Amino acid sequence: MMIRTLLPLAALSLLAACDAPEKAAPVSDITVTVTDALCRPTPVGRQMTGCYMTLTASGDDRLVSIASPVAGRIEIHESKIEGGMMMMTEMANGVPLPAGQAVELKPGGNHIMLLAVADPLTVGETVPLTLTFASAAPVEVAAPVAQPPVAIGAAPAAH
Ligand SMILES: [Cu+2]
Repeated sequence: MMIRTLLPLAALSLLAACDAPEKAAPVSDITVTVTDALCRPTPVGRQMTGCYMTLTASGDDRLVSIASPVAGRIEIHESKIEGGMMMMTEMANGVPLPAGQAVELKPGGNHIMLLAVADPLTVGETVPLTLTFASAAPVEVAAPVAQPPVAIGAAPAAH
């Protein structure tokens, strides 16, 4: 009897503790500008695809996570050549955004990976993305579904 009454109380206080920090709005005057956002159509039979964009933060910040109703899960990936193979690994700490610097997420480089995409994404659709930053307020982006202008694995331009 004792245990049955104590457990729900403990669970409730845990929930309350987890809830509290999220309610504090971040205090920051940093803003992030997003341009050239697009998501590649999902390949036939696959439930994953990449999204690309250019981010410019007014002060030092970090892209920490992305959410979208079209994807069950979203990761930030970096691309690496390992043993002659293009490998993608999750950037657990997000993408650093140095003040005033345009940071490109692009094919063959750092990118946003939509996973568990239930309905195929086709050219002409729009993907709503919510970007969350370490300091700046969240940014809502409507990314058109389109083929990116450069092919995966293409040599980066000299810059
Ligand atoms: Cu990826």
